[in-house]
Amino acid sequence: MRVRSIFLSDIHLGTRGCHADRLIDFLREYESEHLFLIGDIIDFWAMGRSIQWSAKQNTVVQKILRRARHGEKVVFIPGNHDEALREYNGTLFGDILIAFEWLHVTADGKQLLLIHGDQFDQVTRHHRWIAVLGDVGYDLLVRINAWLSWLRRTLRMNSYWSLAGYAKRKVKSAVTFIFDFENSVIHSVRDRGLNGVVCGHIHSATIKEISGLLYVNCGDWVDSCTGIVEHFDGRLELIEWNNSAKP
Ligand SMILES: [Mn+2]
Repeated sequence: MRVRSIFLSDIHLGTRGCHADRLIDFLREYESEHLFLIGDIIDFWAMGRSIQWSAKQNTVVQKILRRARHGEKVVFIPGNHDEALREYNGTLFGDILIAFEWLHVTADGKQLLLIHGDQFDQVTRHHRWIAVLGDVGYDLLVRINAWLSWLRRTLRMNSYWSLAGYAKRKVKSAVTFIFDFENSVIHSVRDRGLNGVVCGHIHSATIKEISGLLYVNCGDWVDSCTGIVEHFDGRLELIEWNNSAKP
């Protein structure tokens, strides 16, 4: 299917949890004019501990490079797990532009700020050690979850239940209860006179309105396998690519 734009975040290449195979499927299904990679695409933090780089993950990178070469406009907005790339703000790597943030105007004229979002996460901003600690725990949960989902498949349970997603939602809901990630993102967008935001970081995909502004989160490819597409009329759609029928 051809769409105007694709927005993806939190792919976490370099980790065991990254569902590169599903992402390849997704990229095969959707062709676009713009491809926005909104942070935590390559997980340099996790790779500092141990690199889990599969052939499928290479394919993801090759597919993205090929699309950029063939005229798809690819913008890479680094997140906190690939923050090393932030110092290359404005640099073209081949056909991929690195940008700290990006202003995207949809086909129907909505001005959207594209930013990873860790800047609005008071925990990762001020207490990096908590985030790193949480990250190690999260990796472990993803591994346990892989076993659980295998077990459930084996037992022919068809509903996809995700331990890591559950735990992350629990932890993050407590965190956002205090620091209010979404509202702080929206606050900044309002200050800049824009119509909305497309971000990532909290691994929780959604398209919703918050006090009259559009809040869009791409989700992730570690757990939920979600992305956002913009159709040619400017309509945004959340795609969930976690069909267990597509292994
Ligand atoms: Mn992040």
